[in-house]
Amino acid sequence: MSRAVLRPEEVVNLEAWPIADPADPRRAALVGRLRHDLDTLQYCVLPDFITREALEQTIADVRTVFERGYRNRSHRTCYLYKKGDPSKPADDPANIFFDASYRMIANDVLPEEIPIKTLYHWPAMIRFVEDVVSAPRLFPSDDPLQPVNVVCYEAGDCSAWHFDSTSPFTMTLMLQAAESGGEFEIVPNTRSQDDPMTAEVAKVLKGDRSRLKTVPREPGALVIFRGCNSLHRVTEVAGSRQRLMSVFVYEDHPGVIGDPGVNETVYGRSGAAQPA
Ligand SMILES: O=C(O)CCC(=O)C(=O)O
Ligand SMILES: [Fe+2]
Repeated sequence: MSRAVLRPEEVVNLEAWPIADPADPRRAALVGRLRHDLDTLQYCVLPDFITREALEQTIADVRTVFERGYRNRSHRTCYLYKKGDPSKPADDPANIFFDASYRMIANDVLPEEIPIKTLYHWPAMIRFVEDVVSAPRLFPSDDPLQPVNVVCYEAGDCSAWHFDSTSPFTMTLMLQAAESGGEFEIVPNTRSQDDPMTAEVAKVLKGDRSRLKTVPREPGALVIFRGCNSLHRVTEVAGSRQRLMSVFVYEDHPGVIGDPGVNETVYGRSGAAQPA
């Protein structure tokens, strides 16, 4: 069945999120509020960011390539290391391991006209993200696998407590929520640039929920967060409906191609897929 390719203006819910015109005072007000949230909470939420039609088309497109996703299982520390540090005590976060599992659908197997790619490449969207995260310039990634991904969690899947490694911010868009579980939990400012705050990190890993925030995620909600200094995880999914989450990777300069070793770990291959 043929269908219309949605224009960017039909992907973003511009009534709720008037981001198209940089001179629009409503846009400036939104940017101010989101920046404030990002600075204080380390995350900001933009509910109903994309239209219902864009959401439905995206989910339908994901279904067509679902089987080409890579089932990823890992056993890692919150610092994303697969090995412990024998010079540290057994209960140090560097020696506490967690399992994670999910299916990763890479950029190159998602159709070119999928609405989330239209969103990712729209210059007005890129300018908006730059303003929210206070980045001078952002550019789409040129890696075949990394730019736009969909992460699928089925019953029993989860992403364990971790810090994101290098990127100053992470941007995700909820496509479909699980029946239960699959909550996005974050502990803002668990560590800082200058202080690893190991005791604080260990407390969270051992179950302390006193500073934990559960981020509300309805389908269509965009979240931008600073995961490098704030522990976060996705709790175990239950029920038959998959949690589908898209992840967008922007770079601070043009032409960036990812590390083949990282791609091998995340996607099970280092370069582009053969045509299906
Ligand atoms: O799926 C999510 O809500 C968060 C995923 C995550 O931790 C990440 O992309 O760094
Ligand atoms: Fe993360």
